[in-house]
Amino acid sequence: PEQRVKWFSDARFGMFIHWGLYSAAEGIWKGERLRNGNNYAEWIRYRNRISKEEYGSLAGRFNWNKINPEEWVLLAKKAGMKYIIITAKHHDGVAIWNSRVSDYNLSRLSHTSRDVLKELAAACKKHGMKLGFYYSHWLDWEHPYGWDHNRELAKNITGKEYNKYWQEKVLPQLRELLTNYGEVAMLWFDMWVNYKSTVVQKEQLEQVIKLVRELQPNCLINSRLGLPAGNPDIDFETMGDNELGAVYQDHPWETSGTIAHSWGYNALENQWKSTSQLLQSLIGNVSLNGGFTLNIGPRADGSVSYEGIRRLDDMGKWLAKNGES
Ligand code: FUL
Repeated sequence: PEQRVKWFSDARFGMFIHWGLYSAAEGIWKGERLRNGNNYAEWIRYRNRISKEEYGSLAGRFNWNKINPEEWVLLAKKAGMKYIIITAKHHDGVAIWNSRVSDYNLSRLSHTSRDVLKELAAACKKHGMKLGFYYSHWLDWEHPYGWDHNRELAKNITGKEYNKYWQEKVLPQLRELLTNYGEVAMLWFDMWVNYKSTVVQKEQLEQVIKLVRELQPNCLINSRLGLPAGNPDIDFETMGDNELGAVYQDHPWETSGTIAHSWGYNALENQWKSTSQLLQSLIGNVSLNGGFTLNIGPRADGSVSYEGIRRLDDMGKWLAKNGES
């Protein structure tokens, strides 16, 4: 494991990309902003109780003439980032790639034969950027048996049903991701699954590990898979959202953070962190032997906000002058 994770410990700085159907809602649904809770725009289907059909109609707002994943890679490169992690499937259950496992994918819903992950993988390869996939394994609001932690979508699932979701969606989709997109630098799982108190079984998590090791032995796995830190199969620790600073002696760690509040694009965002604040987050984590994964939430046409671009460019300039390459 030490060998496998070395590049990541050295990398220190990467880009997170939250991009999916929710990007097209921009944090607003029928004139209403996100209902209670945080301002995470990628949670809009859940917070604003949108039906699956209506939510699917957001696909019509994707502009494939403009979408160009290479631009994200160039932006990351300029900022001095060494890897990219993109939300292959977020909690909404939508695969953003042309998945054969589930028709509920962005390519199919928006009537394109294009596969954004294929294009992103090619661009990463071209520019020497590592690519990893975020995959929401636990929560899935689309699949009838995906987990819905507060039962707000009124799903009530038995362990047996949950396992059906796991076997027919999670494992086959992970297989696709690990088979069709070249080298996968890491799988970034989300939400802390306490398999003791939910329908999630420890064996299910072990099935994931087995699959990953079998198909891509060098692919890293983060701690939000749901196994305790220090487990030899967990390659690095992911802190809480925007939670900076940790002192781990025995394993690598990173904080994933936002430039404002939301991860997915939110048109109502109005409090942006300053470049120096973001640099301090990066430097602070690096000084404690950790890393920093900074998020952008592109719009449905792939474009990135002016505020985001400005900050990433300025961080890149600072790093070019003061950082180690
Ligand atoms: C959280 C998720 O619920 C957010 O939507 C986001 O993806 C963040 C990185 O992790 O746990």
